[in-house]
Amino acid sequence: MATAPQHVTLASMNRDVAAWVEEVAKLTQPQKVYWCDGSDSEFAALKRELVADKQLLPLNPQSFPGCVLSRSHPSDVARVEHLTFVCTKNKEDAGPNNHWLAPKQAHAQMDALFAGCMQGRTLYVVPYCMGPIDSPFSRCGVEITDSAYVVLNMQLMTRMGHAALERITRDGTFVRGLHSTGDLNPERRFIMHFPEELSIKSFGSGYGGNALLGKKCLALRIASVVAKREGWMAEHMLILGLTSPAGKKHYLAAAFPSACGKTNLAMMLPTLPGWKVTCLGDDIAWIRVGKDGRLYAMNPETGFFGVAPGTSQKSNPNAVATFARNSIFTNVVLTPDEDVWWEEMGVAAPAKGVDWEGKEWTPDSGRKGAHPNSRFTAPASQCPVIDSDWQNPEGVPLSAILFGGRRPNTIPLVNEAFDWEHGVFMGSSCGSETTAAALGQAGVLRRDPFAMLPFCGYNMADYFAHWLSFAQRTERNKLPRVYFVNWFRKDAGGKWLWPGYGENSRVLKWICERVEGSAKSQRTPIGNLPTPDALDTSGLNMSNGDAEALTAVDPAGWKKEAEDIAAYYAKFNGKLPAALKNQLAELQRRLG
Ligand code: GTP
Ligand code: SPV
Ligand code: MN
Repeated sequence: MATAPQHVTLASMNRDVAAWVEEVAKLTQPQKVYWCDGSDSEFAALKRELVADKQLLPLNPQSFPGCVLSRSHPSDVARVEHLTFVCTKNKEDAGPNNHWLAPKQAHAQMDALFAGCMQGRTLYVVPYCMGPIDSPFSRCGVEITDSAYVVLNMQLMTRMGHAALERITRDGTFVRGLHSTGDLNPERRFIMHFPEELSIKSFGSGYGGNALLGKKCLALRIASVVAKREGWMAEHMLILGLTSPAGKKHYLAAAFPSACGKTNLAMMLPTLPGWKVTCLGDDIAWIRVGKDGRLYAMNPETGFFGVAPGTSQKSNPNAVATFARNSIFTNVVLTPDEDVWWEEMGVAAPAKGVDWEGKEWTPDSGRKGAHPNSRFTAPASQCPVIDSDWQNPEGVPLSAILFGGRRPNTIPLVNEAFDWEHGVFMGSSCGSETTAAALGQAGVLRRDPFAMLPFCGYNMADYFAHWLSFAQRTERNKLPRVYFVNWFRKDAGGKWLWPGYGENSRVLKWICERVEGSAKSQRTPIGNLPTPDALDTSGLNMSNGDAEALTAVDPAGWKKEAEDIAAYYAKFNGKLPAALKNQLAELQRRLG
């Protein structure tokens, strides 16, 4: 670990941070206080300490150099939406999309949990910056945590340590995030946000989205509130660069709900010859109007916290290369060779291994070896297709925005919005089957507008209005085109209708050619769909029936869809923007 004099330097850099650390230490009573400088040597030392302490398992240094395995408490494997709160003075400001508590009551409840909770533990001070240190659009926070696993993950996922603390001192402001794993008792687990005072309190979980406070808590819930006030957007989106065989490059952002394909699309290897995808981010995008009037997107993170199961050399070779070293694996199988394994990894399961709960496991044991929401944490800089502009302080200009979700029927493979308002309507009415990324039943259809239902820090009706307002913030022809995509259609037997993954490049190609004005489409009641010959399906061996089903309008299904959207919209009472009511009425009229 770093030496004492260095702690003194960091602690003396910013009086506000130091005073807050002191106040928290008084409440939580840690054995010691450690200020993180963010150096590589600190990262290595902390990892060594945790391995020595058996909190982390080292992996095979030949096949996974610098990598470790972590197992969480069996009850602590996903986000907990029912225990996540937005605490504003007025309940209405949190909206029907958030659980709410009055700030005073929430603080009292949380402080009672934090009292004395770090006895015998180390309190780590983690200053961090979301976005490049030199970008005017970045925002900083300090996370106080008693979890060394959180510190290691923050080191991979954010710009953390000395440089961040310097920036905080320059900015004169930071988001206060207080975190303790507590006793991991789900009865004593809460994630609370106080957007009006720029603070977060999280207790009782060590899992990613609940505990890495820079990610969903700051970069989405708190940032969405700040973004609304300041005229920008904080979104649950990947950012990618798409280069055509002719060498023309477009940047795209895409919002899909948790565990619905962002990481996979963000670094996809196109199957179509000559097309190239470069990755700028896989989970979060901060978007604003640039000087030229276009929308610019920036990834505030520096790593990927990706879903492990299903990730293979075939489905996502770039992810496999990214996590090959210096990565953290959580809740996967440990093989006898000290390698990691998970379901659909594309390599044979070990005859015998240790499952995510630390129990002996064999392929015929009748249960999954890896948790369905097991994850890898890997540095973005190791991604073979990382875009040269991924740390550009200005971000990159967007040509198109995609929405999507898991929809086994009705919703076509790709659908282009008529205009911005129709695009916002598409985003607002996103539905998807739930996944293992949050505790609760998976596979249930729910509305997840803009893939932000669990992450919008304020009333979603106001968020819809904010999205609509961008048509007034710039010239319409500068706005990105909007698309809705669905990789998850199934046939009657439950088999995927669309091969997905690298084959999604066929859809990206159509979108790119639409943006450039060269691809054909047909106007339908639900949007502009590709004409049968416009989508490149060469070499796919798809039956005509399947291809047709993917790009046809299902009027009965859509009438039901419209009814379901209407029922969802009703939750916002009188607050829903008139433009969206009109969009729904127009859709129903067009469907007849
Ligand atoms: P979060 O990190 O939770 O926000 O998720 P994400 O949106 O980044 O999801 P990710 O790309 O990790 O994908 C989650 C799951 O969807 C994995 O099991 C993938 O194998 C699967 N998946 C991704 N893309 C496709 C696709 O095109 N088709 C099919 N059938 N499955 C896909
Ligand atoms: C998600 O659930 O959308 C994730 C993983 O990206 S977490 O960081 O836990 O939110
Ligand atoms: Mn996510």
